[in-house]
Amino acid sequence: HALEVELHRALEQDQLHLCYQPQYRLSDGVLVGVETLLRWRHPRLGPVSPAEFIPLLEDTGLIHPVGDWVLRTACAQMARWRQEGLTGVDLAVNLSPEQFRHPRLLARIQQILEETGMAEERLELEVTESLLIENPPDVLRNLQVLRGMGITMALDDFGTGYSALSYLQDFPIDVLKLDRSLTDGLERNLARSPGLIRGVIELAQSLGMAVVAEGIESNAQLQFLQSLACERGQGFGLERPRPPEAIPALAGAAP
Ligand code: G
Ligand code: G
Ligand code: MN
Ligand code: NA
Repeated sequence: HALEVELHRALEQDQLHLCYQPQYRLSDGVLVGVETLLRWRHPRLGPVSPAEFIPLLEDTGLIHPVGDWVLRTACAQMARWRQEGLTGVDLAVNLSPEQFRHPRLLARIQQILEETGMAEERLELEVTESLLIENPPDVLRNLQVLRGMGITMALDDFGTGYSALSYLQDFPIDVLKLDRSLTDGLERNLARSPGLIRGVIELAQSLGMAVVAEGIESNAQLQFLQSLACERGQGFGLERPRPPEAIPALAGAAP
């Protein structure tokens, strides 16, 4: 696989870097978090989408060293931001199912948090439904331990695939991330979108979970989500993923 060869070179030559997409509290527009997003800029091909190369990382087992690097780099970045006076911001990091299933997941995370001085209460780990579908006992146990450590667990891409509501009953999840296909349905005037989104937000709230709406691109979407008391949002209409040095200036600035 040609891209796999390129990926090995990318790791050797430090072609991977991280961007951070701001998350805002929708009631007042305050910056309350950032989602860490892995980026690969190939010298010849240009930017390669994580949707393309993350499956490759998973197939080759490289997801483990790269995933550790992502978490360590993002946690170290948080320490740097704190020194620059940025406080009150949570850090979200994506974990693929493959990473989550690693037998030493907990030890690796604990070690990285210790090394970087990252506060557990400020870390949010995003997992996807495909992880929960398999339902091995280890998944449940790991979720419980991570939560016990004070880490927030978020379910990413909620509303895609075949979301089974029973997951919400069976797994300790703190945050639902409303997939951007739902937010996008509002924009395209799909008849059932408002009802669907309202229902998911009410469901989450009645279960004591917070909702982060993804993919907010327009004012109409923002206002609708605000009217439903959706807690947090992210999207190109609020702010695009940005390099780390751009983040401190966004604190305090309402979208
Ligand atoms: O950056 P973009 O929105 O194109 O991301 C595409 C997909 O890649 C998303 O599903 C996102 O969750 C995933 N992704 C981005 N960064 C990371 C990462 O650091 N680790 C993992 N496992 N997935 C990531
Ligand atoms: O699956 P996950 O939610 O982790 O994916 C995040 C991805 O979504 C990132 O790659 C990011 O670039 C992309 N993204 C974030 N906000 C928007 C948006 O408003 N519109 C679109 N089309 N993509 C977005
Ligand atoms: Mn995500
Ligand atoms: Na998503």
